[in-house]
Amino acid sequence: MRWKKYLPYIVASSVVVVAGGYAAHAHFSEREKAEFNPPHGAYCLTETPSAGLRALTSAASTEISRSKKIKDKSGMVWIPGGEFVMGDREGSFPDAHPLHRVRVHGFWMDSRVVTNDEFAKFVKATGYKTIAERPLDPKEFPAYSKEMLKPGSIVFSSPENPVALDDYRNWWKWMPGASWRHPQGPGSDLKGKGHYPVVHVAYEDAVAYAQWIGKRLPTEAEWEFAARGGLEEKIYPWGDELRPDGKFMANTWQGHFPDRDLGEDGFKGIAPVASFPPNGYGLYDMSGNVWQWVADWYHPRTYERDAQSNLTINPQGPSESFDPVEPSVRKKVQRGGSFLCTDQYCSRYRTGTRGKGDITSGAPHVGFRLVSDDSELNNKL
Ligand SMILES: [Ca+2]
Repeated sequence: MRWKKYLPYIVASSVVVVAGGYAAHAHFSEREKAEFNPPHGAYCLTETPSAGLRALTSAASTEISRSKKIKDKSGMVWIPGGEFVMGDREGSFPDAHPLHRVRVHGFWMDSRVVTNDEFAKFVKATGYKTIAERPLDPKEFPAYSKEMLKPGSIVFSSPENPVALDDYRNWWKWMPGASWRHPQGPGSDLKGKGHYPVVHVAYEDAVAYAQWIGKRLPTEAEWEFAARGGLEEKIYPWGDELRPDGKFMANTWQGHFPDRDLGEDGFKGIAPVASFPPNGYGLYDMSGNVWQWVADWYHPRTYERDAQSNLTINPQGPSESFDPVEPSVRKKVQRGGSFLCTDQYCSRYRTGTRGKGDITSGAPHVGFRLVSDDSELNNKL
């Protein structure tokens, strides 16, 4: 079956991100886009293919909300803000270069990614259905078979033997019925997994949750500043060694990808939140386990633009998305890497590296955490 990404997708209207005192967006000309050649290594094989080309509900849903009252203030930590060097110093990922100085304001951040239990409260209160749970409208997609119109998502399916690594269809499978409630498809459930990260949430779903609880997604710069935990230019949130004193610090992949997940770090597949030590700011899982949506549109040359200034203050990324690998698909940045990341193919659990995802697609290794500017929280200090 052809991937749904090859089908025309719907853009309800232009999407606007509220600047709110932030630096202006960088703009990229059509010529610059045309001149850009996808660099070797820019595409991470464990990233999710664009699977669900589903309608966006409204442009307003992607706005950064700053004025909502937070329903639950627990579990947030203060990120003091400051200047830092953004980017990956040693990586072979051109979109994470050049290194450049950035300043972010202080903000509050969830110490953990949003869990299944937390997302379930939102769904219970609102009746919200995620994109993966919505069928496509046959009137809008008359060429689709009944099967292709069904709700569903992509699942990771580990092959029994080594496979060619130039075709992600060898391990990503479209699964009707897969959703946050059924992470592995029909027959799977969340029993005993309340404290696992909620997954199969598209960008729109994360924003809907954020608006309900009165928080917002972090910008990419906020996320990276927070992930560094007060350390300067370190490769990982805890320092420069992947396993200091032999200790595993994050849930990643050990073994041959994608056929053998040895789970030497204690987890084959996804892990409950906060299964590894926090960073210097008290944030868990800023490396590995699940990718985390952030508010910025993806563009491989964002850092080139930001590096033209000696200091960029509160950057919010480009005003539009562009991924040379899939130019027609609108993508937001994802950060942190996942349990599928391995130093063989995708070492994007490194703090300065970047991922990206189709805004209409969730996946079994993509979640999110939120931030807040709520001054009421300052009383906790
Ligand atoms: Ca693991």
